[in-house]
Parts: sequence; structure tokens; C-alpha cells
Amino acid sequence: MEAVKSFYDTPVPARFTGMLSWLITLDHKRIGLMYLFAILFWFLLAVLLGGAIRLELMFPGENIMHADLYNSAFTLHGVIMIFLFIIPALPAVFGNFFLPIHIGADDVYFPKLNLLSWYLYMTGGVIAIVSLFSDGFPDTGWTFYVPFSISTNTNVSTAVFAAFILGFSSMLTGLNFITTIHKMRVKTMGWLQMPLFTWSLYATSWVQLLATPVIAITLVLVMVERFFNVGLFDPARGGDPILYQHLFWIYSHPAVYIMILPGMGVISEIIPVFARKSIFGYKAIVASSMAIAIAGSLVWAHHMYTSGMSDTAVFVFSLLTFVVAIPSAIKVFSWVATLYKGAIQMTPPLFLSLCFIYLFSVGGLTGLVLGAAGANIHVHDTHFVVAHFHFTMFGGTGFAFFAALHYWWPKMFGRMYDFKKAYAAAILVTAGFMLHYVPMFVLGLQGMPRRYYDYLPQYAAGNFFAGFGAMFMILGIGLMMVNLFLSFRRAQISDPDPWGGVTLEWTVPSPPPVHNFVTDPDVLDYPYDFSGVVAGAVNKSRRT
Ligand code: HEM
Ligand SMILES: [Cu+2]
Repeated sequence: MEAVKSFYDTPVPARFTGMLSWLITLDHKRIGLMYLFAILFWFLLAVLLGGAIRLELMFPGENIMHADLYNSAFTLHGVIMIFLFIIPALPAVFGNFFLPIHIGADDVYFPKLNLLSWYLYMTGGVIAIVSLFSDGFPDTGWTFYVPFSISTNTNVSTAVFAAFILGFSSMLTGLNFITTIHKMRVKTMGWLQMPLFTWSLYATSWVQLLATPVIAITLVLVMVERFFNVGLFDPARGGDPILYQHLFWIYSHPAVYIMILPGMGVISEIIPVFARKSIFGYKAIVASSMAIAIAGSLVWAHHMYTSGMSDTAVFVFSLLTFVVAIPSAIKVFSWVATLYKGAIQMTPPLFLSLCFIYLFSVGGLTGLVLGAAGANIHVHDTHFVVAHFHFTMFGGTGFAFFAALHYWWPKMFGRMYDFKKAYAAAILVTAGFMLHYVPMFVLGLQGMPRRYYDYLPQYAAGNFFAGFGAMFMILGIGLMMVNLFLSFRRAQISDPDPWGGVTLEWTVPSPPPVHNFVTDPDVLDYPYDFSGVVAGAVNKSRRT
């Protein structure tokens, strides 16, 4: 394949160069990378905040921060991790970069809207920073529950306004992806020839589009209450604080599928490549992505069993919570069935995907414990809940993000990283993860409440060990990032397909040219057909 100019060397529009050619780019790949660098900044900031919280909890009593600062620290940690990292991470970075290539297109349907979404994301981030100053960052928790979020004199209005703006970036990205998948697929690609990452983005985009307006309205109501004191959530004036919880979780539970569905899509891309085997149950995985998006919108009140709901309501939401676990289990089964009797090629992306499958399964299974009303009422608002959602969100989407970074890094930058350092970092993060969050399950079962900067003496040992876990995890994350960026010191790789993948991104040069394809995309009848790929060491695999 003769050398063609990559998208780094061909700005769109062509008349702009340098930094400006990035800031007003209409190239989906550049927009994907601009999200990547912003998202890495926020992630690492929130990881350090997580480390600070953990350090405060490592010993009983006041250590590095007093109670008010602790409340703001975990709120900021949660708000950044949710709205600025985990929700946009996979769709905005890898969706933007790879969705058009996966369907044989040269861009998304609305390039200008795509750039606007990035600017909304950046604006939301800046406003979140602004809310740190003057009255200080909110101390409400990332859930901004009323009545405290109405009465507290910290910067709640600014912070919820930041989340409101970020919501628009998410909605517009969803709208763009749905239109692109309907309108921009190459003629030879039918719906059941699309890669599973594309399908996961399709399901995610519908949730982004339909659920995000609910949180937007809810956040506006909080601002209205803080400015005009209307009494919407005040029982003394005919309002109801529980209404806020319903509105908040009607978005925020489906939002966990905005987080995990693209992660599941990434794993469905990686497993067949390194098992050298067609994915098991392609249609079942497609159907379960859509089923998760639909059923996931019906379970929100499982966050509210202790809010005084009727037993009937608790029963219904508990039952629905068990139902929504089924499509997730189908995916885990399909990934394991694909690995079974595969010609396994161990690589950092596969290793991180295996960690995802294990950690997300623990997260999912403890989700069933929380879905059962009896158990839930015992562990509600304890560190058991905190451990559970770190297993699903960090162990799930976080590790899928790490796996996607290692899988697509050579395609995005044309560089390969050091495998040994990649494995060392992944092992450090995973071991630290287990040592950090497993004790929190036990502490929660023993009754340790979340969101307190101090605790009773009987919780000291668990928090001490968890402290070391967090240190290993943060060290591992640091090594991982350093190793990836050290790849820029290495020679450009010439092989467009270092892994032996069969989806379209592996047919174009690394990095891709500005319009993605040099020759017309050659769509496979079945997206994961490895019959043409020779088993053998990575880097040497070639189509016959
Ligand atoms: C180095 C990594 C991390 C560490 C050390 C860490 C530590 C913690 C701790 C100790 C808490 C509980 C605070 C309390 O209730 O008193 C917490 C809360 C939280 N963490 Fe993390 N975490 C990390 C990564 C993540 C990631 C990757 C995510 C999201 C994807 C996340 C999302 C959250 C959220 C949403 C809360 C709840 C905040 C609240 O109560 O409002 N964390 N984290
Ligand atoms: Cu939920």
C-alpha cells in the first residue's frame, strides 16, 4: 500500500493549519482525539481526587482533609467521573474516531454539529472548574439530592449548570450517530453486517437522545428552586422531594447503559480477533444491546427502595431489575463461548478485556444482590454500594476504555507501545482494584455508611488495606499512560493490521487518511469472518 497522507497532515477545512486546524476541524478523527486528550485530563484529575478521598479514609479520624472538604472532594470526584469521563469516554473518543470507518463512511452525517458537541463538552468542563471557586464546590454528592442541594450554600447552581451543558453534548452526539448509521453506511453493508461496536453505539445513542432530556429538566428545576424558591420539592407547599429522586434516576439508571453498552461493544470487537474465531451469537448480542437499552429504562426506582415506596412498587422494580440482567448475561456467555476452543493470541487488549469480563461480572452479580429488596435495605448507602458501582463503572467501562486504548492506539497514532510495560500496568491496576474495592464490600455488609470522612474503630483494618489498593491502582494507571505516550518515541509502524483484525479500520492505513478509505471498502458478508485469516503470531497474521 503506497504511503498516503494521514489525517494529521490534511486539515479539514484545508485552508486552516496548526492549532486552528484542530479547533475548527470537521474531521471526525480529529474530534475524537480532541475528546481523548480532554477526557484523559479529567480522568486523571478525578483519579487523584479518588486517591485523596482514600488517603483520608486510610486511618480513623481527620487526616488530610476536614469533613466539609471531604464532602466536596467525593462530590467532585463523582461528578467528574460520571459526567466528564465515563459517559463521554467511549462514544465521544472511539465512537467519533471509528464509527464512520466501521460502516465504510468518510465522516459522520453532521460534522459541524459534531464539533459543536465538543465545544459544549469543553464549556461544561470549564463551568465545572468555575464552580470550584467562591462558595466552593458542592458538598451534596454527585446525585444533587434535594432538599440539601436547595439549601446548601455551596456552588450547586454552577455545577448543575455544567452538567446541564454536558447533557446537550451527549444528546447531540447521540443524534449524530443515529443519523450517521441510518444514512452513511456503505451500500454493501446491511444492518446485520455492521460491527458490534456500531450496534452498541446505536443502542447507546437512543438512550442518550431519549433519557438525557429528563436530567436536563431536573437540573433546571434545581436551579429554579435555588433562585426562586418555588417549593417544587417542599412538602409544606405541595411539593415532594421524592419526585426529584424519580426524575434523577429515570435518567441516571439508563445512563449506566450509556456507560456500559459501548464498553460491551469494544469487548465484542476485541475477543474474536484474539480468539481468531467468529463471535458466538452475533444476532443475540445485537438483540441484547437493544433489549438493555429498552428494559434498562424501566428499573430506575431500584435506587429508592428505602424512600418509602409501596411493597408493590418495590416488588415490580426488583423483578424488572432481575430481568434487565439477562441480556447482559447473554453477552458475557457469548464472549466466553467465543474464547472457548479459540486460537488464543494473548495481547494487552485481550488481557484487559478478560479483566473487564471478570470485574464487570462481579459488578453485575452484586447488582442482583442490590436488586433484591431485602438485601438492599440492609446495605443501602453503605460502602457495599460504592464497591458495586466501581466494579460496574470502573471495572466495566473503565477497563473497556483501557482495552480500547490498547487495541486502537496503533491505528489512531501509527505507533505500537511496549507490551511488557502494558501488562505490568494492567496487572498493577487490576490487583490494586481488587485490594481497594473488595474490602469495601465487607465494610458495607458490616454497616459502614458511605459519604462520611470518618468511621467507627471496627472499620479501620478494611480501610487501611483499601488504601494500599488505591495506591497500586493509581501507580498502574500512571504507568499505563506513560507507556502509551512513550510509543511516540518509537518508529511508525507500517502494518495497517498489526492484530489480524477483519473489521474495516484494519483495511486502511495507520493513521487513516482524511477521508478514511483509499479504495472502496470491502464489506464482509459476516462481520467477524476469520476464515480468511491465518492463525499465527500477532503482527504476522495476513489474509491469504
Ligand atoms: C483511582 C481510582 C478511584 C478511587 C481511589 C476511588 C475512590 C472512591 C471512594 C473512596 C469513594 C467513596 C467516597 C464516600 O462515599 O465516602 C468514591 C466514590 C465515588 N466514585 Fe470513585 N474511585 C476511583 C475511581 C472511580 C471511577 C473510575 C469512577 C467512575 C467511573 C468513580 C466514581 C465514583 C462515584 C460516582 C462516587 C460516588 C461519589 C458520591 O458519593 O457522590 N470512581 N470513589
Ligand atoms: Cu440503577
